[in-house]
Amino acid sequence: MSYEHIRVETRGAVGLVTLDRPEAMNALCDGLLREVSAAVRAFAADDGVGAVVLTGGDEVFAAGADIKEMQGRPFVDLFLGDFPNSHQEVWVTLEQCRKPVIAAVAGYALGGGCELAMACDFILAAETAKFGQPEVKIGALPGAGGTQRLTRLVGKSKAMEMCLTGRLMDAAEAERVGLVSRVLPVERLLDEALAVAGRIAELSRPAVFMAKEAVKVADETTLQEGLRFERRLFEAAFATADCAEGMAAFAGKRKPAFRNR
Ligand code: CO8
Repeated sequence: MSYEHIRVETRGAVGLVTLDRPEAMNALCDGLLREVSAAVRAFAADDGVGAVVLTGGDEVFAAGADIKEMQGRPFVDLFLGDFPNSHQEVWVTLEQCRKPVIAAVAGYALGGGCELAMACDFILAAETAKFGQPEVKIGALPGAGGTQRLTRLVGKSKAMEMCLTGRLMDAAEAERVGLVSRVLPVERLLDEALAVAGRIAELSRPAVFMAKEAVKVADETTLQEGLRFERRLFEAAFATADCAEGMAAFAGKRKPAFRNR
């Protein structure tokens, strides 16, 4: 498949999606979001890929929904189309993707751009990263998880301040409050994201899928239900050949040879 607004490649067992609309600071037009969705779906279906990295490159992650494209859309069209979910489906794709997706964020991740990064499994940020939900400044509000995922990630007070004022958060603050997992110099960001994704891709895929699923459940259920879910998956992992191999390799002081079985 050929893409107009993104670049898609594989680096070993890692799928790499790069947003590529520099003229609009990678603003998330419909076409770009459809392409990201298609690329992630293709990697999800590709047995040779174990993890995905989503980046906007060294300058900017994404400056939000494409305001010029969104401008003037009638309410009834958005409502009937369940915008932005059914229309652009990337949010659903990321929600359903069982392979880990890592966001590598440099520069602005604003509005829908911040929401896109948060829809990934974790965020590695460059020192240049700036996160924000500035929609209120154009008379709107976050529409793809900004009020929900941000609140879960950084707590009510920070999320309220960001959504109500549009204040941006720099990389150091984002790391301090848990929005991003680590901050790196911009020149190391992509290499490190690819290295982390590569290490994940080498692990037992059933174990990785189970771990991801269990962590995601933490956002959606009670502690007791989450612990029960985790326990059942932990027990289930013992039914995989990879778990037996991993433990035997540890005991035998050798590298495990996982077969994703
Ligand atoms: N949409 C469309 N074009 C944009 C956007 C955008 N969000 N952001 C930047 N651009 C364009 C500019 O119009 C400009 O184009 P041109 O040269 O043709 O005039 C080019 O990118 C460069 O931008 P600037 O000249 O403004 O660059 P600056 O360095 O001066 O400023 C900023 C950079 C601070 C990022 C500034 O461009 C800005 O404030 N952008 C808008 C940020 C914003 O409000 N984002 C939220 C948008 S609303 C949203 O995301 C709702 C999410 C809903 C759910 C998700 C659905 C997809």
